[in-house]
Amino acid sequence: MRIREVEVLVASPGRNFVTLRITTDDGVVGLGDGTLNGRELAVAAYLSEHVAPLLEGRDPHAIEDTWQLLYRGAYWRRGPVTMSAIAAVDVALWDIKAQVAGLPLYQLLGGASRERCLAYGHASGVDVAELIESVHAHREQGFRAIRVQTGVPGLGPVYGVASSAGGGERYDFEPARRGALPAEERWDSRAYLRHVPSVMESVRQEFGPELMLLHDAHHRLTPIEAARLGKSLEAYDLFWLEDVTPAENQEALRLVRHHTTTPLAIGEVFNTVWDYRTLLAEQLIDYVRSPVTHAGGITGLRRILDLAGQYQVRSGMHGPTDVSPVGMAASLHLGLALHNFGIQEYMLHSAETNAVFSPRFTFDDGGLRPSEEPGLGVSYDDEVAARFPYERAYLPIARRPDGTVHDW
Ligand code: GCO
Ligand code: MG
Repeated sequence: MRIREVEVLVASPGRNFVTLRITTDDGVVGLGDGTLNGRELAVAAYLSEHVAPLLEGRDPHAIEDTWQLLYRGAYWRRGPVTMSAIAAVDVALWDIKAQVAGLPLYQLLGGASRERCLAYGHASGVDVAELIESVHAHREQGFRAIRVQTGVPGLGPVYGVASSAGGGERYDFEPARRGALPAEERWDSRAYLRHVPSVMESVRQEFGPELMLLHDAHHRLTPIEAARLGKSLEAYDLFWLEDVTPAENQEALRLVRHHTTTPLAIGEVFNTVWDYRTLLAEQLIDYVRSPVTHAGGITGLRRILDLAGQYQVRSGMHGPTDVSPVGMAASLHLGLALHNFGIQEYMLHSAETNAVFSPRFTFDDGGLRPSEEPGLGVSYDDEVAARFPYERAYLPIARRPDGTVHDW
């Protein structure tokens, strides 16, 4: 069996997605996700210009060798563009292998370790009243774990917060803005740090102790601010506090960890095991945020999570709507099989996105389960995709009150 064709598909059904389609000479079709929000065409060009010529004619079953060829053989290693491109290839090859085997992909990864993957949804509101309404809506949908974000008094729009009540889990509240330059938001860490504990207090009062609560600080704090936030939220028993610092300085987490027992999740912007080495070996975090799509695929992420498991660190795979249904399905197959699975982020994709990909994973009793059909259980409809051409889009930028650009 040989790879006959490698196609890079870019479409924007609600937001931009980069999909890799590999077809074998026997006509088996595998899909991979290479979407990198706001930098999509960098991955698309990397794939079509530099990777596709290496794949044509290769054995699609040689997944490990192909991974090593693209990682070690490239000279330039790591980074989100390279590792998303490798992920797209890796997942497409796993999809093919599982279809040829006639098994759902998770069976090739060791089989199911649980019934379903616990999932968390995104509740938010410009103020606490709206947030509480949104948490109610998520509970009605069946979520048992919910991320809570609100506006901050004195600041304008805040990233990750829906602009109106009743937005529920809608996919468009962490948008990359389309057809324009990046929006600029104001950010003031002091105002934020004063506000967040009162938000958690209100949510716990309304919903009691059982609900699993998560919160994302979006890489915006210094280590000492992060330590203070973690400490000030201890009474509210968070499932996790996410991305408290930019964290490429892994050693900075020592200070945070020293001061708080609030569980920490980090890594949605990380791509390889090297980005986690100190964080894992010193047990400075509790959850690894990398998804399959940005960390070199199933093969790449499994290397990270196997190491994490030795330190009782669990998975918390990134699952916003900028991970396509293909990437989400791949994360679910891996998540179902992994021993050290923790939780899966789940923002629902738009109807337009689902019309292109027809994802067959299911959400039930607060958890997700991949499809039982052979392969990944996702497909790609070219005709529907053609109705949604690519549009350049940017994530917003944050500035401090004096105008200085802030950490993202
Ligand atoms: C999350 C995230 C995302 C990112 C987005 C950037 O925890 O889901 O922080 O919403 O901001 O994926 O592309
Ligand atoms: Mg996040």
